[in-house]
Amino acid sequence: MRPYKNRRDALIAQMHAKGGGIAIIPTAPEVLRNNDADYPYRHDSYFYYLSGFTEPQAVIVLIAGKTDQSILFCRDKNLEREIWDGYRYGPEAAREAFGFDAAFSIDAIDTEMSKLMANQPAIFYALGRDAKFDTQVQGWLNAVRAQVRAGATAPAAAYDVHLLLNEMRLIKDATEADIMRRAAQISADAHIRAMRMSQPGLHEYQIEAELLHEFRRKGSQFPAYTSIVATGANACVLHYRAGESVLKDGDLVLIDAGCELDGYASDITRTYPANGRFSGPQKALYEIVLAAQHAAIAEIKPGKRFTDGHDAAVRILAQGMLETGLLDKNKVGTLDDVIEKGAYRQFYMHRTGHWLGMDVHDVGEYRDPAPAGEEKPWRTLQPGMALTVEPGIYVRPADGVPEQFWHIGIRIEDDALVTASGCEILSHAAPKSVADIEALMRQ
Ligand SMILES: [Mn+2]
Repeated sequence: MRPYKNRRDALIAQMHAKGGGIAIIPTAPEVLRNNDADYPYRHDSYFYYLSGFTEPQAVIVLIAGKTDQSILFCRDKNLEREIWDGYRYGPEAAREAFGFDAAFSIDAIDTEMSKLMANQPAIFYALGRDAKFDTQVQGWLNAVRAQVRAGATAPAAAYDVHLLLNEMRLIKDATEADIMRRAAQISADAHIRAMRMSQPGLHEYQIEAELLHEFRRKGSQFPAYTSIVATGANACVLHYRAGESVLKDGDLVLIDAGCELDGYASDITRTYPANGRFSGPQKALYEIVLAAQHAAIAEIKPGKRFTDGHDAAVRILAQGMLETGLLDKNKVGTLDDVIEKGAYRQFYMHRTGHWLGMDVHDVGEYRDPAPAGEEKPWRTLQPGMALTVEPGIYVRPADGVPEQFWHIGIRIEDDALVTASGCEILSHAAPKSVADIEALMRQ
């Protein structure tokens, strides 16, 4: 439980820097799916980051004051409910197990909070994320204001606690890096399983089942996001899910799938031939995307900007589009013209990566601060930042586009952790060279 306590202490230190106060971080509400069945419960990432506690109906309260305090509100023990829903820590055992200074029943939160919030100079709370909880916080504030004639003072300032936590979460500590490494390994195993199982005649959903099977059997609790299994032209639909289409001999399969392990996401994309052998045109485009990805990865190191990888990838992709005739030099001009005017966007319309962590599109600013009035530069990479690298090419039929490339959609995505000297590719175990993929699929 050491990392969680360290993170709470680090947040409290930041609160002190702003004059102290009280932070309120609730976990996620349970959400009804239909009738009386809930969606599978997933804790709030911020809450989990500070506690490691996964039960619903819980709130962390931190106080940066004369005496710092970290307090957990959670469900009471309830032997009757535990028969139906499983074990609950209850405040006392949770306090002990998760290293809080104090713990109370969630049923006591209204009474306790109007006491805890009195005389605090500031409140640190992410307003506007949960209307129901916002109303509760307002109720506590009003309860404190009602005590003013009795000598209490209400918080005079409010800060968004998520902004402080976003910066902390952006830099992964050793515990987080270790979980992310294991999550990426499980996802890589799932991609390998999918490649091995694939053959013409199978449905996309059957491949999805292989991914889910591997995630779960290796201990992952959930997929980190809805898996994409897209065969043939479906790969050109960027947010396609796993559907009913049948893998056809001669088509490519694009899989974008990653598991969540112990609260951390992985995010891997591989593209491979359904029959195990790339065709000439498929291979030509695949090698361009792979070269673009290598170029982007080479730009991931401390001191480089977040977008340096994207810029390097775009250069290789655009060059490849000109060489293969996807783009006609006579129409679009030189490589520099293609980049400057954005002609490459016909076939590459998304960015090359995003932060990765507890959320698959993780939190953290993409820009560095700048003096007022100046444009903020893209973020400078630092050790501990984690990001995806995912260039692609998607060819929809169009006038002037060579027909041999029509309907080919390729993306290659890995997870990178910035290290002191470069980056570690957490998802390295998933094969991606043409030779490695074809060798695996021959087995
Ligand atoms: Mn991604």
